[in-house]
This record gives sequence, structure tokens and C-alpha cells, in this order.
Amino acid sequence: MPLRAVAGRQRLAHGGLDALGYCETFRPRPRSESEAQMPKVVIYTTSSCPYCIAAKRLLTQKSVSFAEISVDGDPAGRAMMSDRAGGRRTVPQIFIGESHVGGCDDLYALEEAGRLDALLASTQPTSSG
Ligand SMILES: N[C@@H](CCC(=O)N[C@@H](CS)C(=O)NCC(=O)O)C(=O)O
Repeated sequence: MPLRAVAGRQRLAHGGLDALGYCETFRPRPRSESEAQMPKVVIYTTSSCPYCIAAKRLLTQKSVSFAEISVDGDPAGRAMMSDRAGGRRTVPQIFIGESHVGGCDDLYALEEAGRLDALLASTQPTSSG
């Protein structure tokens, strides 16, 4: 396929970026079965943010693996986060699979409603295949 056609597809796919900011065409494949089994949880943070610490604590208490993207001193990173988070600019912003959870309060609200575990479970691939 000509390079230009690939680039065009990549641009079109940007409406559907995954939680790590990859489009389908260029998303890295899991390197191992254990990687394939990791929950697809992404949390955008800054280092001095108590809400970020509290959100990570809840995930850690649940033994949930997550990818942390620091937007400390990174206006472009925060702008990308905000784009993905429907315009929200505060940290943390948390994504579970394709779902935008929101911030720390939203994460704890899901937990209190008894819905967080189901959402986390729904992101688990059934096989590495
Ligand atoms: N209710 C929000 C509060 C988040 C919040 O206020 N975060 C602060 C940092 S701790 C923030 O992003 N402030 C704006 C900024 O840092 O530019 C949540 O639960 O996530």
C-alpha cells in the first residue's frame, strides 16, 4: 500500500485512539501472554496531585496494573489528555479500556456503587490470541 494511503488511514483512525493514544493500525501488540492479561487502565497524573495518589492507591489496593502518563510540565500531554477526556483538564483522568471514567471522585463513586470491579473485569482479554 502506498505510504500516503497508510498515512491517510492513520489520520482517519485518530477519532478512535485507544487509552494509550494509539490508533488501531499502529497499536503495539502484546509481547507476552502476561502483558495481554494486563487490565487496560491508564491514568494521567501529576506528581504533586493528591487526587492522583488516592486514585492510584485504590487501583493498587485492587491489584490492578495501570499505565501512568505524567503530564507534569507537559502542556501538549495535558492537551492530549483533555482531548481524550472530553475537555476535562484536571488530573487525574482515568481510562478503563475504552471507557473514560473521569477523575478520582468518579473512580471512587464507581467503587462505592459496586461497578468498578465489573468494569475492570470487562477489559480483561479472554485469551492472548
Ligand atoms: N474532583 C477532581 C479533582 C481533581 C483536581 O482538582 N485536580 C487538581 C490537581 S490535585 C488539578 O488538576 N488542578 C488543576 C491543575 O493542576 O491545573 C477529581 O476527583 O479528580
